[in-house]
Amino acid sequence: MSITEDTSIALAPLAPLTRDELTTAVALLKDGPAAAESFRFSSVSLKEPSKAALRSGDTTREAEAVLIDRATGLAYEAVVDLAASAVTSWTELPAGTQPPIMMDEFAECEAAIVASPLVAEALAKRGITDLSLVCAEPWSIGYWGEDQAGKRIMRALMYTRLEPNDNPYAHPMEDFTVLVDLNTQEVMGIEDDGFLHMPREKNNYHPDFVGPARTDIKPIEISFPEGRNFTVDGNHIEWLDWSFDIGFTPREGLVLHRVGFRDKGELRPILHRASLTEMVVPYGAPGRSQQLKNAFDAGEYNFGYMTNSLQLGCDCLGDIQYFDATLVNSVGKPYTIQNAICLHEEDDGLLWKHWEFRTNDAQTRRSRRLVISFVVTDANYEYAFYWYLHLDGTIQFEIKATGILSTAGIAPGETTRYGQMLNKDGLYAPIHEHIFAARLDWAVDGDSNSVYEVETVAEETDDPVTSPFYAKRTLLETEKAAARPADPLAHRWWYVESESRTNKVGEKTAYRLMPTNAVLMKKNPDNWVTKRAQFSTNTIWVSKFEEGERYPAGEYPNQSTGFGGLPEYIEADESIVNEDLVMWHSFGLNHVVRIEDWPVMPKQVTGFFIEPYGFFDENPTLNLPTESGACATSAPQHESAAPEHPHCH
Ligand code: ABN
Ligand code: CU
Repeated sequence: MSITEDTSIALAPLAPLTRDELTTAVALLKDGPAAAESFRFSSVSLKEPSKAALRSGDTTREAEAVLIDRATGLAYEAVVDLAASAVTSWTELPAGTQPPIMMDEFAECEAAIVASPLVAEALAKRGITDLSLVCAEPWSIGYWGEDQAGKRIMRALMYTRLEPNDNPYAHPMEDFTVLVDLNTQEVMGIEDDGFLHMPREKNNYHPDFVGPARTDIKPIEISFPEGRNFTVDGNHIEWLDWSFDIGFTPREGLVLHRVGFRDKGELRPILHRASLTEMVVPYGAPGRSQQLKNAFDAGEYNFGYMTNSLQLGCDCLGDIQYFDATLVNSVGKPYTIQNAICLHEEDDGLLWKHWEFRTNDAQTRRSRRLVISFVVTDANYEYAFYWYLHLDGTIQFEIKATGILSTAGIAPGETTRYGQMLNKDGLYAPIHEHIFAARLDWAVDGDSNSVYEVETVAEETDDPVTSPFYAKRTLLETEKAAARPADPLAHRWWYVESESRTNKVGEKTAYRLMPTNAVLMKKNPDNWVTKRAQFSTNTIWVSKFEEGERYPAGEYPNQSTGFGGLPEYIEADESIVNEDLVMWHSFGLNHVVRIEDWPVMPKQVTGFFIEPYGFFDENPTLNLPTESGACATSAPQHESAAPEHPHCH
């Protein structure tokens, strides 16, 4: 089912644009300011209603579009009022602004490279003549301090397969890259330092190569004999105590809106909007083509566009509700990614347990969680993104990084400290990081919130017997004071407090962020990647909510020159006490590659937890039933040789 295609349901204000709405928006633009053939659509999507409009219920359906005029190289933003059938805003962006790369540009770029005589000559020097097996993998050029003269450029890394289905990442051509002007689709030049060794050993994961699969694994079946626990009404989901809306944007892919928990019948808000908004991958190996690799996978390539069509029993197991996503291609034609989002419920092991050994009474409750997920393929890598809603009010975000390592070549027999050797034919995978940024627009019991930092500290004392320690809470008063790195040994974390609602013990209700996978940028502060990915230099940032402040590396990170996004959002250093707040959390993987990550990587997991912290008056899951009575037992737990305890019977 599509989020929006069920016409029996009135469109909710945050439901993504329907195919019809996308068609209308594109037609109005083509009939108006984007009439010239040279216009390309980087994206067309819902212009989300403002918070004020959502509050008042006075919302209209609007589209926002980002376009590029290939004839001039200029980019434009447009707003279309769908009810009024009018283009209501058309803005030329500053020269040099480069919107995210379009899927069609990847294909066009690869075709231009493979057709280039210059490239064919360089390939022949490496003994490669079958162009049908050659893989050009375009990456954004980034920014390295040199003026790019308004050009829209990608730099392609070069690989080849040695036969169909062979893994091209086993055969990188090191320090041979190709620059392409995306607007003219011309090869601008090649960068070839003459290193001709290409690793030729085949390293494959495809069944064509690995032989028969094992046959000794018995199946698992997941069934819900009495039906589902969730309901779906358009893009609105209710699951047990949870209530939220699903959204999908070209940039972020899956978005959760208006996440709330029904507490004794009252729907209490927690997050106004939550999404994964950016990711940067800096590489450690010093060679030029490795250093020039850097990817802002959301801002440069659009997670939404790279979203997979999921398969039942493969990507998700159980009773699945899928949602499709409808986007437009570069010429404005709508297309649908079937099964883009997966929603299902799963068992989650133990939630809580106590065996009261004195009375021999064991109480156990099982945890279950609602999973809302999607998977993207960013050229070599896959990222599977999961939001988990738990019965006890916990929200967990998890990323499984899988897919294929971005590889590099050196001379056979050499080794390097900048990566992991993968074979003895000169193939290695450079060290790198994946630093993600989540955007959490908080609404803990309302829009008026404050943020505290917590550390566990010991009191100074000379007494070797008494050594008290406690959780020290510090109010973060302004935006600049709230740009903070993690400190796991201090057990540093942050909570977001409501302004006025209190719990049973008189404390203000709150939710906390547990930064379980903090990773910071390892490149030097004056490196261009660091300048462009400032979000990756702190674990949390907090900004006072402003409409339009939505991406931590800025609205247009592709070929950006640095310090966009968060540094701008907090520049005024506004008060963040009892305000409408957005928290930005950087986390991820410092990927010291293992040989076991090759030739396809078993998932590496990262993420974070958002937990109630005095939001409830007690454990909110006391009313959970035992599973068929099986988890409350007074059966003997072990045989004791001691006499029965006199007081406990
Ligand atoms: N894995 C980096 C990447 C993403 C998208 C396109 C090219 C490369
Ligand atoms: Cu990695």
